[in-house]
Amino acid sequence: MNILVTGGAGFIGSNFLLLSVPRRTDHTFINVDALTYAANLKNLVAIEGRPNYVFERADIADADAVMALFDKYGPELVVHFAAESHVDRSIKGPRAFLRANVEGTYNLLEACRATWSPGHGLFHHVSTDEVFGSLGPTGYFTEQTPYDPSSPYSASKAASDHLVRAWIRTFGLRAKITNCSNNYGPFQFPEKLIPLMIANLLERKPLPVYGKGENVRSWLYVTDHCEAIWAVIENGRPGETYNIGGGNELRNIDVIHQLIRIVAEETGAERAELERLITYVTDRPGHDLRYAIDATKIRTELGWVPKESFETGLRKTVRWYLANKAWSDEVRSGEYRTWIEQNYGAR
Ligand code: NAD
Ligand code: TDX
Repeated sequence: MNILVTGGAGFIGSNFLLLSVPRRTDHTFINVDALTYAANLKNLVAIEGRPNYVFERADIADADAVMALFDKYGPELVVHFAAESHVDRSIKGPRAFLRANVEGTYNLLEACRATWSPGHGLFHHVSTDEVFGSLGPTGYFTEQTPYDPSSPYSASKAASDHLVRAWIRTFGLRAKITNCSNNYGPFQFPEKLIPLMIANLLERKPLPVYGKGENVRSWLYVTDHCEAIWAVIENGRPGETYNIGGGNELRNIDVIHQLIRIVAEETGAERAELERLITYVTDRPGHDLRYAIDATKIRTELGWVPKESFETGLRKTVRWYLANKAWSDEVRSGEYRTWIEQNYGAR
């Protein structure tokens, strides 16, 4: 079957394709990505040239381009990762988020509706726990928690989730939604907390902690997220939503202390010198206090459990960034953008 993966050149999409293309050779994966600042095709060199992998540069907010891809490949499964994904950017400029996350999702849903007969095809929508808003010091997000998004990013993701549900109920679309907690791991763009802190630690730059560093996030290693998505695609019930989370709830400042310890252990740097880089800065507007996922449904219905603990996943991640310093340097200097334009500018 042909599987259309949107946003496959971003962080989670790349990990999903690197995991799936070599293992699932009976399927062809079509990676549809606009190659925004967050994309990097160098993530995918290991699968480039494989007979069951194709790359197509396209903007999902362009309805004609989306329809042309459906006509060309006739996908039976769509795994939808493509989105503007960074909360801070959404505060500075919300429009791009509405375009990619809301209009882009709408165009994909319409293309599915136009090409799939009732009961056929599957649209898997990758979403976030941020749609539920902020928790106080106790409690968990379940699949029944009402939506209450805080940032333009989470509002746009909430809107896209609502569109998917509307297409399920009104048009009978076969679709599933997953809402996952914060991911970390290889190929994450160094604007997000963990890769930014690793990059700054390696360059001895200040570590900007928003507010008092007391906001809590629940962390999941990226390949555990990708395996959970496959579990839902293969065995989840159509029309349903599944929360995904690893239960690693930590205050941001504790994540940073843990990173400092691991970076010191892995590089021989002096821990106290790294600790001195911690710099408290102005808080993010509308900063959600705490996210925590109740993953009972996916665990009990589908038997999914994460493989990595936070300690093992974080150490793997630090080692990856140490071994791939050139990747980070190119991303941070913007050099990889030049490479993308030279190699894919015309596509
Ligand atoms: P990312 O920013 O690293 O990658 C997003 C990818 O989508 C990029 O390759 C980008 O070029 C592409 N893209 C953006 N707009 C596009 C458009 N209009 N047309 C085609 N491609 C476009 O994001 P990520 O962290 O990999 O997140 C992937 C998905 O998972 C998103 O939908 C996000 O909301 C969701 N999610 C992320 C996390 C997390 O912690 N990163 C957690 C839960 C859910
Ligand atoms: O420099 C920083 N300093 C800091 O204290 C950055 C970049 C972040 N933070 C804080 C803000 C958050 O409390 O760290 C926490 C994590 O921040 P981000 O990495 O920006 O992630 P978050 O806002 O929690 O959203 C992420 O998880 C859910 C992803 O970016 C989303 O795409 C996903 O949906």
